[in-house]
Amino acid sequence: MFSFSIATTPALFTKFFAAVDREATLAAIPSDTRRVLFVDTPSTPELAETVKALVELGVEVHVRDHHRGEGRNPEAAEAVEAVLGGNARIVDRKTSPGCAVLVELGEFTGEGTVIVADPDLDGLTASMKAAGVSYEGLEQDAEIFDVRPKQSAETLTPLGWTVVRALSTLPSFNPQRPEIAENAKAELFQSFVKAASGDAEARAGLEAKVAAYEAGVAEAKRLAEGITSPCAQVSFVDTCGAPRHDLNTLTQAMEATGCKVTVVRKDAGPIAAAHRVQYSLAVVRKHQEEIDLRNLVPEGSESSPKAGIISNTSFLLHCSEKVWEEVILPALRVRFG
Ligand SMILES: [Mn+2]
Repeated sequence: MFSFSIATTPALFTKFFAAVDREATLAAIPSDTRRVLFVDTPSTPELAETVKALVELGVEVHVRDHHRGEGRNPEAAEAVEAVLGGNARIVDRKTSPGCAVLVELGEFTGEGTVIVADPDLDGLTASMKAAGVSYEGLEQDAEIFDVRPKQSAETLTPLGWTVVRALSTLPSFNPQRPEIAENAKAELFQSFVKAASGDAEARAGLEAKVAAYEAGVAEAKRLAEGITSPCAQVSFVDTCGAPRHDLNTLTQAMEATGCKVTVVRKDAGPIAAAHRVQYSLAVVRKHQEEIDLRNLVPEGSESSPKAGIISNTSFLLHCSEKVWEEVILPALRVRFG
């Protein structure tokens, strides 16, 4: 969950999958809250429980959502309606492809009001409109934000197209440190709200982010043209001296060759710091059960940047050029033929 204010209305962004989501939401809603809007939040048993708990506290609760009939608990919508009656407006996607049309501009503003929304761009645009922040084309953008294959420069406003591409620059979700991806998303959402309100600096920041990302993707595609195979099952690329490039794009291109192990020659990293060049090996995820890179290293070898080899896990290995040529590549040839 993350939160920030849109204009003057506090907004929380969360899913309602588990009890912990309900508890965190209830804890984050200030005790003097009089009115809560849930928007674009699919009905689940946990959402129904959250709504019930707020109503029991005397809070006026509204639900505006377009997930009717979807998900594992289609009956949860009825549980929400049983508690809220007319304050629940739960339609299907055909009726409202985006949630912004389910609220009026500025309908949920004023002291004591809190918005809770799904943490995606549809939830965000609906929250913005409810909190009184809009831009020309927001409703049309909202319809496209929930349908990824439809997203393009033609279907979205220039700002909408910028924000969907900016989203693809976010760090990927790491279950060990979920706050990294979450904080980055919160920051991006806030920049979008500012840009939508006419803040030129926020808009330029989003555009710069997209431009840097797209340059990195283009550079990775250029590098991918130089992918070779030094032995069976191994895909190799040399990135030394190359400008910044998108590692995901490059890895995807290497894995697309059908290899089991990827090798990147690079000029950054702990081994490169000591030996100028570093070879970084990774086992493709679906082959991680069958391949242990530690078996390529002679028993008793020291693992350190100084020794020119770092081999602590089964699926990653880093080495110097000398160790690559004398030890690792010959061992790969023995392993894969
Ligand atoms: Mn939605």
